[in-house]
Amino acid sequence: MRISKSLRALLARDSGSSSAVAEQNGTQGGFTLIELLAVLLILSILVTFLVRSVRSAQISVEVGNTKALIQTIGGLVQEYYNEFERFPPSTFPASLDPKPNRINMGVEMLVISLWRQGRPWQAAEIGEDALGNTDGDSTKTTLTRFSSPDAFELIDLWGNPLAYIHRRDYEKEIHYLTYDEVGLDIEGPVKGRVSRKTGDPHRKSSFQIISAGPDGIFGNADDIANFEIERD
Ligand SMILES: [Ca+2]
Ligand SMILES: [Ca+2]
Repeated sequence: MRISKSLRALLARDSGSSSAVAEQNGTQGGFTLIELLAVLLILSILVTFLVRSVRSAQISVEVGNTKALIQTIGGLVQEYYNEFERFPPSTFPASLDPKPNRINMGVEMLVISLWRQGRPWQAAEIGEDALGNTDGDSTKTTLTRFSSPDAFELIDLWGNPLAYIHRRDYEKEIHYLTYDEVGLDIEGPVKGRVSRKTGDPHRKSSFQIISAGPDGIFGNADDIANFEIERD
């Protein structure tokens, strides 16, 4: 179809006029810089919110699983008591020679007690995922049913050793090695926790099992235990 000269001139004029308006607005037919920045800001807020929500949900699952693990271990310790009429010790006996280092000693002694060689009873309900060795120590020969002589600990969902404390050791400071949220190692003493209400140790006639919680630090409000941790 042929377009007359006058119509072509009119279209060219309109087109030039639209371009001029767009250039005047600084859009070049797309978003302005301010609009783009606003979109990026909203997206970054949404991503931050999403990441925090996912992390929060993940921590809730890890806390729940650590509580379940502590409950399972507590049940095994009680079964041990029912069979041997004493709770597993949380310090190395004099007969254990040579001893591993004294870091994580309470829970290492618990592992040695629960999986001890030559005993018909063993902690079959706990998988090897719950075993770790944050301080990397070992005994001269293996004392457990495992082939490895590693002085294993029972670990929480963040890979840190659980503290196990027999009632007679509530006053003792036993050092534990943990890693905080950014992977820095922390070595510090852990004692039996005392109830603010009664002034007595929690579970004063049996034992305490404590996880340092998501922050990897013992002694604060996010710890998880076989008793109620008092929150501030
Ligand atoms: Ca160890
Ligand atoms: Ca903690």
